[in-house]
Amino acid sequence: MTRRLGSETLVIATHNAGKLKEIGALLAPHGVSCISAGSLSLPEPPETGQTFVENALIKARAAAQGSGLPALADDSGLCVDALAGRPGVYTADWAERQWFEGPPGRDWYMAMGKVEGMLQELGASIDRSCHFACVLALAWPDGEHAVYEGRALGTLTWPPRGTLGFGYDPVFVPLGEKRTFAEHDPAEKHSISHRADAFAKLVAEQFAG
Ligand code: ITT
Repeated sequence: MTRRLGSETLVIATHNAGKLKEIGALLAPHGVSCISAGSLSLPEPPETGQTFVENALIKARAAAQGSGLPALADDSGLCVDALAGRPGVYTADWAERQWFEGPPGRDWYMAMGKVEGMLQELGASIDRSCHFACVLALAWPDGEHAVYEGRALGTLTWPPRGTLGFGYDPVFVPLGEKRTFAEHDPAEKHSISHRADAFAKLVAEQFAG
């Protein structure tokens, strides 16, 4: 049987403000007391895994061991069918500026443009299907862990639209929708996103009954 969270504070092992906000909103109804890895000054471990599961576990385990508390990490990304699933686990890396592109940091407009440029090189009629993937990993300080995977299917649009959300939200149009994720208010995105899908599985196992 999977271990369940007790009454201890849960460390949210992300340094991404957009994710932190979404995870906080998704956990709020369950009365869990949370603290962020950033506010505990926990270092960011190198994400050396080849899969979302490996990277989510690296982050959750590092935070659980560094804090002595259970920790929840999210590894997520955009997988484009016509690009053989790229950028995938490298989604955040594609936004990192190179020395000649400006000050160090992430530039999401540039990252969305890279994906779009690669698609356009494949021709105007290329399949624009993609999905967002999210793996949530829970880890306890003694090494026990659980993982939950979620997906949101959609297509890529260009140019980017909307100002809500974060990351690649302005180019992602969820299946059956005309608006991008960045044109959905947070509560709406939380009902259909890859993170919400993974969260529903976590909630069913950790908080139900
Ligand atoms: P942490 O590792 O500290 O959690 P990160 O931003 O480095 O933060 P990832 O390595 O998981 O996180 O990178 C995933 C990237 O995928 C993330 O930076 C986002 O830009 C993008 N992404 C994930 N979920 C997204 C969402 O709901 N909407 C838009 N972009 C998303």
